[in-house]
Amino acid sequence: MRAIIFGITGQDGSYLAELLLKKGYEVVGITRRVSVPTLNRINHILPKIKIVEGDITDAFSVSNVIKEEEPDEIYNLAAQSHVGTSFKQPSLTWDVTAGGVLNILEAIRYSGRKDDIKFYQASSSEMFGKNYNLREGFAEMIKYQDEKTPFMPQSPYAIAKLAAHHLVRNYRDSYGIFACSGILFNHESERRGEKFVTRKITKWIGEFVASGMNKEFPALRLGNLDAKRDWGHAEDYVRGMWEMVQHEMPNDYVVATGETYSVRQFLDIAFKHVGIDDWQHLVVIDPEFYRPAEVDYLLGIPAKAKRVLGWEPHISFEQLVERMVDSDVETARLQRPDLQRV
Ligand code: NAP
Ligand code: F7E
Repeated sequence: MRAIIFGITGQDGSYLAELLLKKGYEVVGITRRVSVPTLNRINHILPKIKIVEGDITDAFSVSNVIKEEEPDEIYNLAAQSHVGTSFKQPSLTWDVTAGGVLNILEAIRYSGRKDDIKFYQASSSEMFGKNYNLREGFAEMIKYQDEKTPFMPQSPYAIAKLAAHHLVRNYRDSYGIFACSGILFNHESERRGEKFVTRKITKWIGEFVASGMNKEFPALRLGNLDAKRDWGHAEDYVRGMWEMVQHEMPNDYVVATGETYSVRQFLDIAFKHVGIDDWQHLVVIDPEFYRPAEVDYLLGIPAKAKRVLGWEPHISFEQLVERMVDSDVETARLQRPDLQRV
């Protein structure tokens, strides 16, 4: 089997490439030409991967690589994926996150192999935005999102993802292309980008610990601590992507844990893991990190993925937070040779 991964240098791309290699795939990764190295997350598997230069916004390069590499499966993980940035660079976000998907779908359609290629698109829980459903719980009504929840996107990123989501459905219905979308809720890891709130927190904690918990250490500056997210581990979620593509029928699935926690609760567990109970004085609330429009609450029900694909998450929220903290503490220690002797 041969797979192309757009977005192989990102968090998910690196885990998916590892998974596909373990399963015996030939993996082709598309990377952009940039002036600084971006291969950090895949350095350890580079000899086993074929790297091809390309940009998802360049229809020619997308079409050429699909014709030349003759893949069985294509995973599109490429995006301008930061919600906050999408308010500052909406046009770029649109071109990459929506336009790029159109380029891939058209390239598949005219490849001469449209019935031989299976396509996965990285959709997002951000598409639900402010919407949720209500279900009777034990003590209170539970708010949740699943495949039937109407979309109400709140950012240029989410709107671009929703356009891409509909394109995937439309190309499936119109041309019979095997195209599926995973509506993935937030998933994090030791490889998470440093501008996302979880990694921003754990990286700061790592550096703070490596400083010897120095009182002069600059505060951790954050925005809305009350936002709630359904956070899982990326390793579990890339398994879900692969399982969707192996099913005989293309379809869309919610991938989530079924639990929700606030940013504040993430901070509680992360700080407690390094022995700090009262973290409030270490954090400054900075309006710069508030968004023009916020998504307050996400809790996904992955019942369809469980029923049809047998998918379930294996890594708990607490394990996720602790793994991220441990990794960032270790990395920060290694960067402080003075502390390695102790
Ligand atoms: P990420 O770490 O930000 O990775 C994004 C990838 O897209 C990087 O490899 C990046 O390459 C590539 N890319 C950006 N612009 C490109 C362009 N013009 N042409 C080709 N490649 C381009 O994101 P992630 O967390 O792994 O997420 C993977 C996908 O899932 C994204 O589409 C994201 O929007 C979506 N998603 C993520 C989550 C989540 O919680 N992580 C949840 C739902 C959906 P460079 O290294 O060159 O920048
Ligand atoms: O924000 C709040 C922020 O940037 C989470 C992407 O992978 O998941 C991700 O999008 C919450 C928001 O992720 C800071 O306001 C507070 O409510 O980590 P985030 P996100 O926006 O949920 C979805 C599913 C995707 O598809 C996206 O690609 O945390 N928050 N203070 C902060 N967020 C950031 N980034 N920085 C702060 O200082």
